Amino acid sequence: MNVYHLLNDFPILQREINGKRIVYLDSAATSQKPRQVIQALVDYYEGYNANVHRAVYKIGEEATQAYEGVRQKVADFIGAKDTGSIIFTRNATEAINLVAYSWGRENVGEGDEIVLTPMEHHSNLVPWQLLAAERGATLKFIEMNADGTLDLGGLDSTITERTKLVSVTHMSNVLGTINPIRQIADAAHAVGAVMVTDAAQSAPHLALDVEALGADFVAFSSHKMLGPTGVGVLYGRRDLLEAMPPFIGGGDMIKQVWLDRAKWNDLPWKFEAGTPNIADVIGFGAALDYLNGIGMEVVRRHEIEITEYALRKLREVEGLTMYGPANVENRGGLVSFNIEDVHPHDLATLLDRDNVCVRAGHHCCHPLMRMMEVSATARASFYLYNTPEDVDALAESILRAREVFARVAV
Ligand code: C6P
Repeated sequence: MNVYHLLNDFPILQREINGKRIVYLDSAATSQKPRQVIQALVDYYEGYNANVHRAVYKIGEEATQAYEGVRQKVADFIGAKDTGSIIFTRNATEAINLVAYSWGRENVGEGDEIVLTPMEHHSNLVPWQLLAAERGATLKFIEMNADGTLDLGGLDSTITERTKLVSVTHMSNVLGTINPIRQIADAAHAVGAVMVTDAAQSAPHLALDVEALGADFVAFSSHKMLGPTGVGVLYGRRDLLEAMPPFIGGGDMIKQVWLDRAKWNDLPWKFEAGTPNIADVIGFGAALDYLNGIGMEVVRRHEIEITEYALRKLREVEGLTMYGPANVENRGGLVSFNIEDVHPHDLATLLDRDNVCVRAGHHCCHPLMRMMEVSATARASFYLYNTPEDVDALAESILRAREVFARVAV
């Protein structure tokens, strides 16, 4: 992969603000989009815009074929054998909520336990809090080590006969930690619990294989993996999805309707009520083609190199604290950090003067921030289009920002 060649595919990365290029280091929030994805949206709207699953005319058939074709691409991308297991949602958040509402309200009751970790994004915490409060269930948390990895030593006492569901992020959006989902899934299955994994941060960066992962449900978002916003995926084991009631009622999710009742559609449409986000699903298909064209192993290798380089450069900055595992093989392409006496929001604002885009804040992980004893962090996150020069620009901009703060402090 020639990253400098590939940059030409990303129109936004050609843009300059105040005569300087944009150094985009916030792909964990949302990735940039290649022109192939943007073109797929234009092609749909200009060429075959029609509703899906309804029309018998040509452009309606074309739209349905393109939309359903992406379902097959998603299944292939994550190693799912059955397109009935691939449900399109609005985002990863909605995918997790679908499980919490539809599976959770059928299967979790008084005294049952739901096991999570303290590093979960609010999207993989709040839905379970709502479920637990409604059903009288309890939330339990796998312990963490000081380096930001999970402490699996006590797994047998955390996951017990009372556990109904375990839900763990595959990759932390703050620490970058890659969690051993298979090992946790095996522990969950040993007590008859269901395993959910939040792959919002891993699906864009790792070659996913849902069978090898061992998770029963997997959730992720298109917009973090070169695709448009407004599309998420829930992968679910067919037998579990078959047994679940629908999440939202309406058109397309039914087979037959009477005045007082309805019969549900087959999978996956049972969980896709109303007109779906046709254009953006088609755009997502173009994103998957783009990633496949490069190869996920290549994407991962590039990110390991960039992350290694970033860790090395940032270690040289005096007063800078980095969070997360030291070993790059165990972490994704992001680095969270703080600089002594500087609020990350102030830092991010100064970096913006150099068009260096990083995220600052709690990253939707309040409990983790509390555990790390910080109110916020700055975070630089990388993707296939980032270069060593981007890391250099980040390091130089941080040094300039430090000088500004040193002057203010005097
Ligand atoms: N994290 C970040 O900047 P949605 O918003 O549904 O596409 O993704 C939610 C989500 C779920 N799990 C993890 C681990 C995530 O990182 C995210 C989104 C973004 O870190 C926005 S807060």
